[in-house]
Amino acid sequence: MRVVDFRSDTVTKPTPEMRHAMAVAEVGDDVLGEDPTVNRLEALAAEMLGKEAALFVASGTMGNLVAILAQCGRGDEVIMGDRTHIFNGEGGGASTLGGVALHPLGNDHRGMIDPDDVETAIRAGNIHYSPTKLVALENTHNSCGGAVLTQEDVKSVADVARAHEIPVHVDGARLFNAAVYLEAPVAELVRDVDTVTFCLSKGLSAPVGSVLCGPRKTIDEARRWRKILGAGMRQVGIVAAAGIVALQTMVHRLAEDHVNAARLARGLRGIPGIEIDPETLPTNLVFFKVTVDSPMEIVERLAESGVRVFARHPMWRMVTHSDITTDDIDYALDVIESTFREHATA
Ligand code: TLP
Repeated sequence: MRVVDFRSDTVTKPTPEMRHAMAVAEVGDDVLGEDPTVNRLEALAAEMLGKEAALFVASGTMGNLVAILAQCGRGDEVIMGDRTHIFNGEGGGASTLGGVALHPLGNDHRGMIDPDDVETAIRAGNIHYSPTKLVALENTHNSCGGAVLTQEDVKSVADVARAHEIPVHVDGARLFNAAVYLEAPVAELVRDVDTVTFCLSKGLSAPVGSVLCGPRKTIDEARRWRKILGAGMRQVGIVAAAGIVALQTMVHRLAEDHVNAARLARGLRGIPGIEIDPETLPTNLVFFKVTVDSPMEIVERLAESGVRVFARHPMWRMVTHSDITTDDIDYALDVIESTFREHATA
């Protein structure tokens, strides 16, 4: 059966070039700093993002977590948007493991937080407060429809934080989608922030891993936290090798995913029972509202036809990625349209 899996870009499989690089990767003990392939990936990532140093970690969640643990202690606070993945999707790890409080501010529909709100929320110098030690942004913003923050957006928040000598972190799980969308160098997008995590295993299609980039001192501290978390890995160059290929070969093609997402969104717009906001579709995440009765029946019927979607009713998400072609989009639209129509008349 033809399967088109739109649930996430995390489902992407490594390319043949990645598998080859993995097979022949030079390796060593990375806990001792001796894996040449990991060292190469970290140097490449740091260079591309314009940061001093980088750390290869197991996942986006781990990258964000060690970034917070490296910059905040027990009783400190991180300011972030209330729709961010760090706040909603990472098990409260910073609080659970580090005693760090999460202080959410309202995200607007573009995934921005208002710099004035950040200014008001920053706390210090009073025993009633947990002192603010970090401000975090997300780019692209997953639950805000894959929306993109520009360098000016990022700077407007960073300027406020910096005035209080507070570092800024970006959860850039899909940062390269933002850079490709803006046709800007990725380093420019994060030039005003201190630390940034990006994922190799989403649109860039590597099998495992994310990278945290930032100042050497913070990365050294994050490396200590990664070890404490039990994720000091040994001959992990086998995995890092795919990450290098991802950075070298998979960045520019993200534009195709954005074109496919726009095509998908256009097609979905005409289907009764689907409401889709034309404004919020800049990158590879297509969110829409489903207004039919018994929607989970449709999800199952679509899956039976090989079209897999991520449904958290009433909002559904379809993600385009390197394993989905333009022809797959047209096939999926046909299946979705007929399934919704049949459901309406059943
Ligand atoms: N997001 C995943 C799932 O959690 C739903 C997805 O399919 O979108 N930051 C952002 C913005 C993310 O979207 C994700 C993963 C992460 C961090 C965490 O990355 P991983 O899954 O590697 O821990």
